Amino acid sequence: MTILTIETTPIEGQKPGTSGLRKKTKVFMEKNFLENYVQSIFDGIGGVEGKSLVVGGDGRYFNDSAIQIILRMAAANGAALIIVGQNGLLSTPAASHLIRINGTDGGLILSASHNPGGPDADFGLKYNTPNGGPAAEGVTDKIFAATTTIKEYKITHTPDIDLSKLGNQAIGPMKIKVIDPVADYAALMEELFDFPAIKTLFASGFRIRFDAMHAITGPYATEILEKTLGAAPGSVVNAVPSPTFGNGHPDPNPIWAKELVDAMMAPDAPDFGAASDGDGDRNMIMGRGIYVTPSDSLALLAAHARCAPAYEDGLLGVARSMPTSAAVDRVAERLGIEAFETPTGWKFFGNLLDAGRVTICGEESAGTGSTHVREKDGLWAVLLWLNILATTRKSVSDMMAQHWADYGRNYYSRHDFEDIESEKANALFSTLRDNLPSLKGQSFGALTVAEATEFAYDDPVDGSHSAAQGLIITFNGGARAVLRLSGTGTVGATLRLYLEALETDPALLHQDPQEALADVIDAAHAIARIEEFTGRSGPDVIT
Ligand code: G16
Repeated sequence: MTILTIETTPIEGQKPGTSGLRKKTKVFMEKNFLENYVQSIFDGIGGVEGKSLVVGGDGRYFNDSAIQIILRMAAANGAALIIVGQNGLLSTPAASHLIRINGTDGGLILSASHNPGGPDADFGLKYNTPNGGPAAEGVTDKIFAATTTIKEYKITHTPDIDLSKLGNQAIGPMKIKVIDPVADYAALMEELFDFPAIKTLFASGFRIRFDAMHAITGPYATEILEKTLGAAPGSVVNAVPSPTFGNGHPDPNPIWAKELVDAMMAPDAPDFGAASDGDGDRNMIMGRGIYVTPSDSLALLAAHARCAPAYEDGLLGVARSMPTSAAVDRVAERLGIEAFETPTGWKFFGNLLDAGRVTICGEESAGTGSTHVREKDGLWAVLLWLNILATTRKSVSDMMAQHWADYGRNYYSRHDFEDIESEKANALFSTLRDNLPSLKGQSFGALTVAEATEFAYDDPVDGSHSAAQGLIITFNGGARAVLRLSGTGTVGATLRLYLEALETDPALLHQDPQEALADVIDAAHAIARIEEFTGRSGPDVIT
């Protein structure tokens, strides 16, 4: 085995964002870009000599060649074992599970999640720690520091590994174990949920449409929903992963999963609809004639989790990201358990899960998960919903109506203003930040500001402090608007405006969310002067 040491110089822009490094695919394919970043991960975690890693990705364009480079670099850096999904494929939650059950020193996940794939689209890479979760800021800071001082990387001069072949291979002394990407994950799901009850539900004629959006969950959903649980063949649609996700945008929301929305709003709609994203960690939930927001889904899952064997003893606590609606807090209060509010990014849940403080957590950005792995998990959320429906034998819309009647409804919406010039977005932000102290008591249309703050988080487990995590404007009566800049985009800036208002009047629980939130939307625009700074009068995407 020949090891080459290649000289290189630091490349700008290798700072990990909300979830690893995401860039245009062409940038990742530029000379030394991937190699620099991989070597910096290895250096940032103290080297990989004698270590074991899980490696896999969502199958997007460049996944296959990038994995070959990673394998050669891992061998050159002295790694002992790499566990890799067949054909280089692993969903993000499945990768997290493999890290945990094999006790590896972490893993590398190749994905830009819900961002489109292809030569002109996006690519990404992130390191997950031995607990199976995305590296915390302390670790990503070290990786970033390594990218700014890198002088060389190591790679073997060896042929490609045949990743279509299950079983053991090697590069020099480094073992490579090619595994079935679905098997261990499917076994875990069977442990968590009441599969016989869900089988009985399907056997009774219950119909599901699961839209895999041409992405990684196709094989997982087909195996579990159709083959194991007996959903009708063809229930999983767009089930074959493609490197460009069928030229689509694998983001499970009402805009990009419109095909599913149309099917679920039709008169002959199935009983349950769901979609997941590029790497399988996000989910979207629908019933016949109803879309369930991620925040409401989180609250409902927390309220009824005991239906599933894994959670029958109850929940230790729950956590949500700050911009996620407070619907789950109301459930926690009723259950008498703790509710945590963390910054955006799954990595912030890791400590709470590891410390046994929470059992279920979730985010407005279509992510829900539990202690079973350290990533959000799209198919897990679908199976928990199915377990709950199999137990209650109610429809999704009846479940939501009952939930709102019991707890009130946190009307919620997110407005995204995409691809704004970074300077303009930064100017809007710094102006608003400066204005926060003077907003209290001011009225904007029908609403008066009760409090305006910038969110910061002190991790209750390790005491680490994360500043500047979003601007929160709370109005008298409890409605709020939150503004933050996306940390997962690859061009310009995306401004996210999150809107929320609690309604407890039984007569007002079934409004159009945009109408219910109209006053909050107007006030947020007036306060942040969105049009003045960005030139945009309305959002590009509303979810
Ligand atoms: C990633 C993180 C999520 C986070 C989301 C927010 O999701 O894993 O925890 O909520 O980003 O994205 P943004 O910073 O754009 O608002 P994913 O699914 O892209 O990995």
